[in-house]
Amino acid sequence: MRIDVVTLFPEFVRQCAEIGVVGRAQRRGLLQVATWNPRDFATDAHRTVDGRPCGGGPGMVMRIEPLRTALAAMRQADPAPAHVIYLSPQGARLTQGRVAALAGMPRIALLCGRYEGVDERLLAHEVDEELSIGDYVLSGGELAAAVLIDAVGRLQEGALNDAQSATQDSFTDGLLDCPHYAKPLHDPYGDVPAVLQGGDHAAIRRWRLKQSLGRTWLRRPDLLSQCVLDEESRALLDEFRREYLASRVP
Ligand code: 4HQ
Repeated sequence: MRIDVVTLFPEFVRQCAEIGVVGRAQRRGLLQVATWNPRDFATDAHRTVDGRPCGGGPGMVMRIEPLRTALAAMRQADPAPAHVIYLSPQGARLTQGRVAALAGMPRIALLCGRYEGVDERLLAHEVDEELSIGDYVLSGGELAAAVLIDAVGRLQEGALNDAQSATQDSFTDGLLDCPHYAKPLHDPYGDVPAVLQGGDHAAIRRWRLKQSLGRTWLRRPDLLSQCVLDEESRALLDEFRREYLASRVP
């Protein structure tokens, strides 16, 4: 897939997308990231991209014209239609479900705001969807764009090794991940759970599912209430609950 990013900090966004699994996806030709700097499209002598907010108030607002021209250049570079996303705290929360849907699109474009944000008229005319990576305030949309590129890039077919298969990720089934261990089996910090030391793969699968269910129950009950649990999962969660509550009796 192709991801175009409109940003005042193109080197930062490109560097974020060059490391690890996502960098490898780019080198494998599974993902193309292109950047467009609105400053390159400003026409005045000072290459101005921002203006004072109409009606007064603090800070600056990104002006329409450099963004409109940058987006036009982006569209001209490739005629394939792009799904345009504006990153902001006013957007719908980015979830793994939304990430998976975006990962299946042939082309998305990410608009990164700085200052107080972007002129609302540009957003109304150019943006298809507004997304937030969480309820906190960043100094610009670049980190949010980098988060989205990372989450979407790693889902490109062939980006992950077999061992990293995305089908076992947290949230893919609506549950948190189970605990993970590596050698040594025995350490001053504790032992690897006995079931993981043996080769009973059915028992290991059940243990991991039980831990996922239990951790989701303890840490993210909001997620668990969205899940439909089959009979096995309900039984494993009951078991976890009983053991957990018994272990807490004084
Ligand atoms: N910002 N999720 C304000 C964010 C943000 C977020 C990006 C700060 C846009 C104008 N973006 N600018 N949270 O805090 O996506």
